[in-house]
Amino acid sequence: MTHVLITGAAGSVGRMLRTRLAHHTLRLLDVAPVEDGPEDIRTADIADMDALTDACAGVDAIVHLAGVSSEGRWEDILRINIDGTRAVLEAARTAGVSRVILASSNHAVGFQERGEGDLPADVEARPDTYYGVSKATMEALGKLYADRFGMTVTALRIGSCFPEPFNARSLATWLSPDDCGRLVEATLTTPLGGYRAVWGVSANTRRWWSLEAGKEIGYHPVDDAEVYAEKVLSGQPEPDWSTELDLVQVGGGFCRAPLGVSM
Ligand code: 15L
Repeated sequence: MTHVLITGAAGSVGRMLRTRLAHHTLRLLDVAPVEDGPEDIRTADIADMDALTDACAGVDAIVHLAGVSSEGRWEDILRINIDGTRAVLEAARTAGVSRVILASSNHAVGFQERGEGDLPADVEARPDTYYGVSKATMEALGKLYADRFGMTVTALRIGSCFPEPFNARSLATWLSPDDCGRLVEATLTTPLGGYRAVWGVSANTRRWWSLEAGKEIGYHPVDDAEVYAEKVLSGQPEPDWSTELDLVQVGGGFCRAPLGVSM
């Protein structure tokens, strides 16, 4: 059992992880109200360095989920996602927390294209939005703190983390809530140090992202979006997986969404 701080605990992924990591001692932080529970609950803005440093005291690891979770105004992305991530890493360093898990996103590499085989987790950043830029920057900050201070930083390039897949693309990109729990558990327990990026994706039959980097840290996904395929595709012709841009570019529709406009 580990003492874990989760930032952004009131968000959808935070709520999924709260129950799945309940065997750890949890401290939950968010600027929005967190449902009451037995955990140590803190209310703070993610750029509030004093509150963050205080929240880091005595914890073994931080799961940093807080942030704007889609495209938005540059000012918000800059303050909440980029300054917020730096604040979390800096607070961790100051408090001596050596393990940080960062909720990155497939949109850090959204303009990468699906090739013949599964895309490795270390592909070059090719953000598709300001949001994607913030996630690429989050990964760069993670590398900086791992290289400079010897911290263990894992960036999770999360696909589509929802209770169920809901369109053709998510049949490939789905990360089930239970696999999300398994993935974070692996990052909390792996003996491997340093920085690494890992795809946050389930064992989907139509997956186009590699599970190899995940396997190295002990992430073994169990769920497969394919069991929902009939339901998701019902009433529509099978999409063309080799030409439809949403199914070829990693970031799907984000690659064509207007910059700086909330989705
Ligand atoms: C993300 O990064 C978002 O947080 C989520 O809302 C989805 O849009 C997801 O990517 C996705 O690509 O499906």
